[in-house]
Amino acid sequence: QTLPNSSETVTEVRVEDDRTGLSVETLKRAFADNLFYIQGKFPQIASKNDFYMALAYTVRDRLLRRWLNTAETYSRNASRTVAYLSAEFLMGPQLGNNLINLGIYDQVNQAMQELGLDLRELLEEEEEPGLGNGGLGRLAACYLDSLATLEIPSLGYGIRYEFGIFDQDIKDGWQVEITDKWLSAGNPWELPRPEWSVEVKLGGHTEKRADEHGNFKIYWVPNQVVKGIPYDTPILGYKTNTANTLRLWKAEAVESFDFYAFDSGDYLGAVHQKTVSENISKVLYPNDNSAQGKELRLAQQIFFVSCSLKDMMRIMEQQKVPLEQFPEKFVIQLNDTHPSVAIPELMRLLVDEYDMPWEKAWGITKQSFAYTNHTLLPEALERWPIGLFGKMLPRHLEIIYEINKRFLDEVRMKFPDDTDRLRRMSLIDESGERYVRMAFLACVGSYSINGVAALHTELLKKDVLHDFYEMYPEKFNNKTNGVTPRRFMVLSNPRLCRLLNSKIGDEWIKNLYELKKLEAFVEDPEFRRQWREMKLEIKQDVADYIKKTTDIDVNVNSMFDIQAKRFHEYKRQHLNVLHIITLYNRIKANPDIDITPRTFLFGGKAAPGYYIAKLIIKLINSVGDIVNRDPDVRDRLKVVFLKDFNVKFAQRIYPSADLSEQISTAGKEASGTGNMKFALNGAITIGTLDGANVEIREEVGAENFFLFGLTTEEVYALKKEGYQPWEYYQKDPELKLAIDRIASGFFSHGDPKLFKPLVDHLLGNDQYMLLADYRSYIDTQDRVSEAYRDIDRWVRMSILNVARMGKFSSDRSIRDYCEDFWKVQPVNIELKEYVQATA
Ligand code: BZD
Repeated sequence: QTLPNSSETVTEVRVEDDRTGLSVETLKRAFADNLFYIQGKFPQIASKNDFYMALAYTVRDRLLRRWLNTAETYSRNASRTVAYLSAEFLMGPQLGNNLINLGIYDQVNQAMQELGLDLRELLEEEEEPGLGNGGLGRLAACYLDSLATLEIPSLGYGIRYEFGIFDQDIKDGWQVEITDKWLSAGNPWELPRPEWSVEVKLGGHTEKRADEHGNFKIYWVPNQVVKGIPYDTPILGYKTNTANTLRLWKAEAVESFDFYAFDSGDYLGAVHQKTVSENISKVLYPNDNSAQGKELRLAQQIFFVSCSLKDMMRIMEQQKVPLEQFPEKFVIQLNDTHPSVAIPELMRLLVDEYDMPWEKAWGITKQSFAYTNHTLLPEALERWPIGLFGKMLPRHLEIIYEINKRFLDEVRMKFPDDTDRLRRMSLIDESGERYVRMAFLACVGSYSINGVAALHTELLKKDVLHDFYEMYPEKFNNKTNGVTPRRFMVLSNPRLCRLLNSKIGDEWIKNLYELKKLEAFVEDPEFRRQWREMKLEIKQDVADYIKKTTDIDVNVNSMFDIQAKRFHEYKRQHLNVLHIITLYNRIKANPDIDITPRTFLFGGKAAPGYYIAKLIIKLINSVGDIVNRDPDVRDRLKVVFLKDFNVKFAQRIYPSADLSEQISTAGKEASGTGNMKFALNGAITIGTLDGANVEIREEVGAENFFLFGLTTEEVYALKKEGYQPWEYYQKDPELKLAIDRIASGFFSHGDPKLFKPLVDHLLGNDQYMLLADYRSYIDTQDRVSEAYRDIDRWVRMSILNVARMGKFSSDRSIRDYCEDFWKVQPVNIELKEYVQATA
């Protein structure tokens, strides 16, 4: 194109080039331009954050064409779409991932180098959106990556929390929570779309009145209305033209309410109202695997769910798809029960607002939803007290009662005269204070119910949802979790990728089963040498990081034994600590003992209100203080707690592991996904037969996996016969000494009170059966130490783990969802030339 109105010195200028060009030269020019025109800085005075922002905008420009073309194509074809509803999306930093998925990492790296900047440093600058607690939120993020890579039309819907998961600091060995101000430096990856704002009603009461035709109808008279504003973030597929959307809702006050209050002179009341509204998307609840019956949490749930459903209806209207075809246009995946009020909300919209008959609306609803369960822990199953629920959502409660009435009729029909079954299955728990049971609501309102690993799904069918399985066996299915190899291998472990690519090419990035080809090289000593060297380099990087952040020296030849995940008693970080103390005690008893050197690394946050979990963090730090300084240890053991475990940090740490600790009580960890990330980076697992560990072991082979502990059946049986932790303590001298040393104050400057609550838990009822599994764990750890001494054997195991982990790509999971019950097809996106608007 030529510039219009330019004089005789017309030069060929491609206006769009600086926004789309991928050459190093263009990237440099665009970067300088963004630094100047967006950040308002020239290089001499720019901060690192300015440079980061300039680069982020440069990259964003390059993905906008994909994004708009994708949206336009979906809209033109009215494509069937997956709506993934989740209260959490733990996305992690965006820049690096976008560089990988656009395939321009190397060019940008070079461009920055030529400008005297270090791309890795700029990547470090990004404040990550920590809008999730752990596995559930990160799974949602991996699934968006795979959906885009597989070119599946999809939308992620969630909440744009102003404050995500807190930052963790450690003071005197204790966790301290710091507000996560991730938005304070601006977020270059999102675009607000105020024109698509919607209103959500809350509270008040319902009335039965005649409408204009004299028909009686229910009207909901709310006492609060809030506005939801969508903020869109592009989700690029890996080396495809697809760029899907993550749409997060921010809550704001509705102007009319302010005007009303201002008119009536109630200035402070209006400001208060504004605060109340904005509070809804203010902060992520920091509990993982535990439900809290807080009013604000329910407000968050209905808020994002209602916004999202109305958004889907807007999209249908715009694409001229009739409302009756809702289940053909959208499949709504419920990421646990957090979005399950969507079921009564869709009923309310159809029946009350679109005047649809109940039966027809229910038919649509039942065909639109699919529910994923992520936990069997009773404390994590959401139940809302009827009083609280009815106060916030009076109309939804009526609808749930109606759903329940019809549902119980169905149960009665299928199982006549079984009143106990009716009581057990009712959507309303009437055993004491009355509650709405959200998991049951999700089961009744969905056409598919899935667990997240084979064992987990079996336990759902046998146990937590057994009655529902008998009622609707056809709804139940398993979808074993997966993780994205783009973020957790390509981006996080470039050394491994280079080595893999040199042997088997790079097809594995899109088809992880290709890793199988590595098996051909496992007998090649030169390859094993390279593998070992690679691991050592990675460990050196992490050792440098540990030195910088904690001033602890670690030996890179020692085994890196890592447990990184949320702190929870069922995950049993304290079982790991009992092993550390046992090794330490052996050294104290015999300082010259021949012991395999280990570096124990821990990372993870505890819910701020979970006292015992926080005490376990304190215990790790206290044991570290003793072990790391005791001259008898002679640096053979090191214990390091790395603070503030988040996605960025996870990417750094997974590649360095020799040993991956996956040691939950059997039957408690639904799947786990950290277990997959470690193994994909060449760590060997020590683990119980829990969650996806079972399937990992099946894939990599029992000889390449260190198994220990009770099975789920054995756990159940032992509980039933009356488990006595005290007996294990009395019978096993090593166990007794380890616990006695904690109890005596050995690790707490002589204070026996500090860890007493923890000791009491263990010797009292030991809910998670650490003492029952202790001996098996220790003996297995001894075998691990033995194996590590034969480093060649260890390297073989490491290679075979990577080679056989193909199943655990989130691409496989998403393909399973698509084929099994989403029934949605890929849509190819053609990239059209950028077209300038013409008059
Ligand atoms: O979900 C986790 C499970 O514990 C893991 O086993 C599993 O791998 C992942 C993904 O399926 N569950 C959670 O992370 N749960 C929560 O974070 C959560 C948050 C709020 C309320 C209840 C649970």
